[in-house]
Amino acid sequence: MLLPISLAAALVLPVYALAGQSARCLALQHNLHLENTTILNVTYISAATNVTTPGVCQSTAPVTAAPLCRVQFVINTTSSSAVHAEAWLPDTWFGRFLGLGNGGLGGCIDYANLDYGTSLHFAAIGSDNGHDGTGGLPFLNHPEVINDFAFRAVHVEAIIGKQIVQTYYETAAAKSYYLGCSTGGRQGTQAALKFPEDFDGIVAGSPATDFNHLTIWQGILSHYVGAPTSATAPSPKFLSPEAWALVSAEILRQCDALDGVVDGIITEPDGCDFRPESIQCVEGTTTNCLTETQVETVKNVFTPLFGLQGELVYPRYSPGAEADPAQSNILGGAFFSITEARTLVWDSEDWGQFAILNVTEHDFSNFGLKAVDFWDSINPGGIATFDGDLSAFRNRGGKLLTYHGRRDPMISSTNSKRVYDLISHTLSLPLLDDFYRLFLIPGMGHCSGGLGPTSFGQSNGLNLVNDSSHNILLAMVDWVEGGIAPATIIGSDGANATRTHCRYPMRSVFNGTVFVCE
Ligand SMILES: *[C@@H]1O[C@H](CO)[C@@H](O)[C@H](O)[C@H]1NC(C)=O
Ligand SMILES: *[C@@H]1O[C@H](CO)[C@@H](O)[C@H](O)[C@H]1NC(C)=O
Ligand SMILES: *[C@@H]1O[C@H](CO)[C@@H](O)[C@H](O)[C@H]1NC(C)=O
Ligand SMILES: *[C@@H]1O[C@H](CO)[C@@H](O)[C@H](O)[C@H]1NC(C)=O
Ligand SMILES: *[C@@H]1O[C@H](CO)[C@@H](O)[C@H](O)[C@H]1NC(C)=O
Ligand SMILES: *[C@@H]1O[C@H](CO)[C@@H](O)[C@H](O)[C@H]1NC(C)=O
Ligand SMILES: *[C@@H]1O[C@H](CO)[C@@H](O)[C@H](O)[C@H]1NC(C)=O
Ligand SMILES: *[C@@H]1O[C@H](CO)[C@@H](O)[C@H](O)[C@H]1NC(C)=O
Ligand SMILES: [Ca+2]
Repeated sequence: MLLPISLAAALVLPVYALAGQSARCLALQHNLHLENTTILNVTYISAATNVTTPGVCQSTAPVTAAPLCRVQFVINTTSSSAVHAEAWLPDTWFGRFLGLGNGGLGGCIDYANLDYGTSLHFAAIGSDNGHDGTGGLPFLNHPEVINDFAFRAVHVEAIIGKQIVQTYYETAAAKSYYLGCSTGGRQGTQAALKFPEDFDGIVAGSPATDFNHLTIWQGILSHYVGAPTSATAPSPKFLSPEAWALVSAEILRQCDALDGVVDGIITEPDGCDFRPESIQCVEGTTTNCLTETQVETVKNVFTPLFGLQGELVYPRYSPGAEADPAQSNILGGAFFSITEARTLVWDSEDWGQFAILNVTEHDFSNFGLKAVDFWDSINPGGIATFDGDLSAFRNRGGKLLTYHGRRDPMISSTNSKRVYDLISHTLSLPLLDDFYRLFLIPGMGHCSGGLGPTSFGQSNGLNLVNDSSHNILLAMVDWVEGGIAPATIIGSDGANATRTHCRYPMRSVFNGTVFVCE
């Protein structure tokens, strides 16, 4: 029923299979005359290889999809900011443009997905999001660097990237796509809100939308466990990994079977009304149980964050997500993340210090709900990305696919439902199916992995079944070019299992044999 991408390409777009491209490629060093842009290097990569990458993020990246032309360039976005980017232009091109996003507070070109995109014959472009590295220090007193991060890097990547594609292939890309997760999911959502013409189809996964509130929630969660605390003198509020394992086992005991299958996966964590009192120590016991203070910690973690006026600031942490290894980023006892050498994916401390407060040192030990109004009032670069008005994107025919793992230990998947409901309310559309679809992925952690069949082509290495019913990027191509919207997306686990993932507000229901959507 669903067209494979190769067929869709043949039907809709010409295929450019160019031979002897080396000379044409190298000529780009001098043939490109683009506004505010300097071409740094042009290399023709004729066979699978590992290439060296600039900056502090990575030192090598595999290129499996060669032959292709690699263009490295820098766009001056203002007199005090610049975006470094790369265009990977495959010899066999299906006429499609693919913009890529970033992760955390980075700062790092997404080389893995440059390779992935070109392997599916897109001309793929990735940027450094306006600064080098994974931390937030470059934001300090550089509002234009924050603007690049908040909305502009992906926009100039689209504008300049499309011109490079046009020059090289001597024809414009027929359709433009975007792929990103986490911060990349926020960037894709922001592109749809602010620059609706840039992309025809946007795949924006596990999005860090409502960014300031998300970051405040992460910081407050880390205080719930007593952060900053130390292994030698832990706060009474702290839960060791062993104590969390106890909590996880009890959560599964109470909630795993709610979906009809005892498999370690809680299909609908919002339906899990977990009571930690059941594992509170009773008189005389001190092992395999939680103290009253620790029970309080656990209750706090699994309660939505409400503000000083009682308003919802951010949804609760999903029961089950505490079992993901990445939970220690937030629940490991450090302020998110006071002890790290700026290597974490992102953290409340860097955003608070360098983008909000503009200081190099700050004591976060009293961090709390007062931050909500203050951070909202600054909202650097309009980073929040919490706006339901996607009417311009919808009216120009744009399509957006999003997905969120229900076991995400960094960003609550409940927030993606909340964003859906916000858009629905803003546009007065009960269902957004005609242009916006949210797939909730039971068992999946942050962007990938976790438990169960959670690979569906959302990133490099996760294209286990190469067709549009199993690959969300190919599904997007079918939607944009063939008018065939994905009703479901089928996840694979690399072994034998698959699971049909449902689009919100449909639910994943066990019918006695398999999970179906209803
Ligand atoms: C996936 O399909 C595309 C288009 O048919 C093809 O060119 C590509 O080589 C395939 N990739 C894999 C990993 O099989
Ligand atoms: C970009 O900015 C740098 C540093 O200010 C400058 O040297 C360079 O000439 C600028 N490039 C363009 C194309 O404007
Ligand atoms: C351009 O790339 C080639 C191949 O990777 C490399 O040998 C060369 O040093 C690079 N030149 C510059 C100016 O970075
Ligand atoms: C790239 O590097 C990896 C890791 O060192 C290695 O396993 C792989 O064989 C290399 N690939 C090529 C094409 O050289
Ligand atoms: C070039 O830079 C100027 C100012 O620095 C800016 O107004 C303009 O939008 C930029 N153009 C592009 C394509 O980024
Ligand atoms: C910090 O700088 C940003 C611009 O980079 C500004 O918007 C913000 O108001 C400043 N914060 C404070 C607390 O002054
Ligand atoms: C997959 O199927 C094979 C053959 O039926 C079986 O040996 C293997 O254990 C299965 N793997 C998983 C992870 O279920
Ligand atoms: C469950 O759904 C599957 C797939 O749609 C179907 O083949 C099967 O007959 C259903 N089982 C029951 C008991 O309804
Ligand atoms: Ca279950």
